[in-house]
Amino acid sequence: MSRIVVLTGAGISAESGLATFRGDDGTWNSVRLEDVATPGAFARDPAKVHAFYNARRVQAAQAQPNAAHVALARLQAEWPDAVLLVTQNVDGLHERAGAAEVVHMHGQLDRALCAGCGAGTPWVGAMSAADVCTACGRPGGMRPDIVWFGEMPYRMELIEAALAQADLFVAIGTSGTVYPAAGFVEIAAAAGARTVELNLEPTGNPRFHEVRTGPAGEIVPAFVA
Ligand code: BV8
Repeated sequence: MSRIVVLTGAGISAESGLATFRGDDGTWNSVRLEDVATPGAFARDPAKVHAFYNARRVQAAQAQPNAAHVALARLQAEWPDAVLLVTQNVDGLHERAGAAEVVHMHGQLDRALCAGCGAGTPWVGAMSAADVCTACGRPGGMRPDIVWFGEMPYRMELIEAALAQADLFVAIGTSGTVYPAAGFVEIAAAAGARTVELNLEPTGNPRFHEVRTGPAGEIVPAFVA
């Protein structure tokens, strides 16, 4: 069972050129999450939601993993059963850096779900309401396989079980704004784990025993070395 739980957020992909959500040029400064990242938004205006995720799917495909993604992939390869790599990101950069096992608690841009039958499928390229579900044949039901606000993140039991037994919890590049991910440090600390924050700006969460600040591309390789 993993004794190290790593949680990554948008900040780990910033040096790969992908926007974070809440920084100065954060995505939620230019788009209201209520308009593109909730089931209600998709019901109201699927074309707007598809356009938002189609653009991010293109940006993610054009981005390259950075030294932080590579360092975590190497750590996982060196300790294959000891590291649970959980990401809030949907950009696929951990796998493209070579990470073997990634827990995508908020879903993935390169997957689609059928709102009709619930079937999931890998997805490349733009998605629209015209797309037909390859499993049930239903037209107009395909949605991005993304966990929106108000939806239950994926694999929470696995994550919570690992946090309850962790010796070390490391949060990288996340503002600690969104739950339940923001509460993971509390679970880990209560279970007696050492908790570390690697971030460009510290969140100030007192549950972190250690905080290292700087760009992930520098401080993550140094931390896992
Ligand atoms: C749910 C997919 C219930 C979309 C996302 C308490 C408990 C439970 C829920 C709630 C709660 N309180 C409120 C809620 C509701 C809500 C919530 O948390 N709201 C917030 C706004 C208060 N949570 C939910 O709705 C969750 N679901 O609770 O379901 C339920 C229960 C039963 C049954 C059914 C349902 C679902 C949350 C998931 C939403 N989806 N992502 C998409 O990606 O398009 S969340 C969204 O925020 C992002 O996707 C991202 O994944 C996430 C977190 O953001 P961060 O990754 O932290 O990014 P951010 O920009 O904020 O910060 C960047 C950080 O990087 C900064 O610290 C910065 O300093 C740093 N940085 C920048 N550059 C660098 C760097 N660090 C290092 N190097 C650099 N170069």
